[in-house]
Amino acid sequence: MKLYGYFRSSAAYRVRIALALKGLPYEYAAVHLRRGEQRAAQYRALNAQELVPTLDDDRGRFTQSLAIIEYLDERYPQPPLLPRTPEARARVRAIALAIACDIHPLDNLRVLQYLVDTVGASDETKNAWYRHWIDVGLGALESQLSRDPATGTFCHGESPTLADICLVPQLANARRFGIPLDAYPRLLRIEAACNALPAFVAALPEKQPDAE
Ligand SMILES: N[C@@H](CCC(=O)N[C@@H](CS)C(=O)NCC(=O)O)C(=O)O
Repeated sequence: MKLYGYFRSSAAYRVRIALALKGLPYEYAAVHLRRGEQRAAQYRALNAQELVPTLDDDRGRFTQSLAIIEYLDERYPQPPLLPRTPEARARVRAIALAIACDIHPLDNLRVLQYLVDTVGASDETKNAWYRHWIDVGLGALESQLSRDPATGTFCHGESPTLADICLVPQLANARRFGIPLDAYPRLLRIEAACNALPAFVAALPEKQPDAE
């Protein structure tokens, strides 16, 4: 199995956590996003969206982190990354999608670069944009998780799921941009519980071969 990623990419970080939780060995192929390697013909042939991650294995080539993680979960069911009942699965997917669809794309590298290079936003405006969408998204998650009894040590109950796999990289990304996170104590407690697990530690950006 080969994972194309970038140490700072939160979408690739999600897949690294899933692979580590399942104990699956893989080869890591770094795609340097800051140098634009995602737009090189060689990588575009693997991923037409010019985004990481891409996972290549004996059954095909897969893109989109959540699709990759669900593929891995179906193919390697232990430990499960989604709970058993339909209602619990819907809850976990809703948390994951709130991050992957409603927060992350607005603060992605190419969006921030477009704001500055094409729209003409200053660095200050770009940072305010980033912070705004983080605050809106994490604020909603904090209140949702705080009042829902289904929240446990992790986003859902007592074992990590797809929801935690999305939450931890998004918090790391926000921290890298210097966003204060003290308004989200429940999210921070869940993050601490995750980062106490070896699989989450192994997936940390600074542990990757391409870390700078
Ligand atoms: N929805 C996609 C998002 C992938 C994505 O946005 N990847 C970012 C890194 S986190 C990327 O490759 N950005 C390259 C760019 O913005 O040019 C997924 O979950 O895989």
